Amino acid sequence: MYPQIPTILRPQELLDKAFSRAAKIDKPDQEAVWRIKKTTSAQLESIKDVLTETLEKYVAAFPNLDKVSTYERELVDIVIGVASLKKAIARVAGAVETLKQVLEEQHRIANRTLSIQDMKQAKRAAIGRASSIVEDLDKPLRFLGTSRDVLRHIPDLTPGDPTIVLAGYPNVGKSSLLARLSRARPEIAPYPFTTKTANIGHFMWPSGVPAHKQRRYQLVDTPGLLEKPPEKRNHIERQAAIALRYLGDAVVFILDPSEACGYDLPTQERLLALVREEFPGAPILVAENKSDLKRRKSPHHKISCATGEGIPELLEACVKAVPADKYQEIFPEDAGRS
Ligand SMILES: Nc1nc2c(ncn2[C@@H]2O[C@H](COP(=O)(O)OP(=O)(O)OP(=O)(O)O)[C@@H](O)[C@H]2O)c(=O)[nH]1
Ligand SMILES: [Mg+2]
Repeated sequence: MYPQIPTILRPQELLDKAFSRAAKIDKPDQEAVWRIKKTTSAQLESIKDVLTETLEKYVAAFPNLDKVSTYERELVDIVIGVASLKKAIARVAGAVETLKQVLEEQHRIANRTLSIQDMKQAKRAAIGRASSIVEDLDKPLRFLGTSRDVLRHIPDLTPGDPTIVLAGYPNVGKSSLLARLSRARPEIAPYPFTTKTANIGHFMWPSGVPAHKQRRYQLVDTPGLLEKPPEKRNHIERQAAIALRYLGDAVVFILDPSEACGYDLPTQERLLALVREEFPGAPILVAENKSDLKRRKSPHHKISCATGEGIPELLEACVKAVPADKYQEIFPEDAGRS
């Protein structure tokens, strides 16, 4: 979500950027006093521009939480906290105004005087005040930086479309199943951890009826996320998993009984137990993939992404597992869209 949010610099990095750019400025003049006056003036202008423009860019890049949909707001609230995010953005916006005032004030002082000493003093004062204002932003900037990283790890799903989460060990065939079930063409390769970012695919249901009578379903594969036990996840992964739990209406857990994926079946089943704990409310469908290589007796779906065996049956089971009207109740304003 929100890929437009730029990397958030830490206070010292932001100050270094502003001061080092200013240090390169030199406005030549034959008379020393004029050279210093012009240079100081341009430097103060540059420091103000770099600091305020960078911070304004941060403020503008985050979504306006008063204007986003209920869906986005709820999602942001559970992974970051709407109140905390608003507070951090407001702190940064406030600092921009203070920086402008303080730096313009010293700029005026430097412009009014012909004393080199006073010019240097104004510059020192400007740098000192700007530094302490920006250093005070350590907490809010750190918070915005983490928020950005968390938001970027949340797949951009369409509110209102029922969502099916794909889970299972690397190489079991998540991307292959996504490609089979939808028009998405994810990267598929015979080594684990092929997919690093979320893959999203869609399918329409039921098939063979006019489009306006169909409903669009979305499938999401977030490799590397659910395969990790919760205690091994970092903060960002933890929050992304929370988002996924909130977004998922059903889970398809893929087992590979052939063990061609490189993980033995007991290991895969332990992960299944963890995923069951993680999605306590959602229906979990277990699909044993690669039935062309190996199949065993079990109550689970038998599928093969290679031959297509069992895929239509699994698709139908997914649709039946998802409570069809759930989103219409939660997001009435989105319901008319689908
Ligand atoms: N024989 C056989 N091979 C399959 C089947 N499904 C997937 N594969 C192969 O298994 C390998 C891994 O498939 P992927 O779909 O990339 O697996 P993944 O779970 O998305 O893997 P990561 O993205 O690394 O988590 C590929 O070489 C696929 O061609 C199947 O039903 N039968
Ligand atoms: Mg994959």
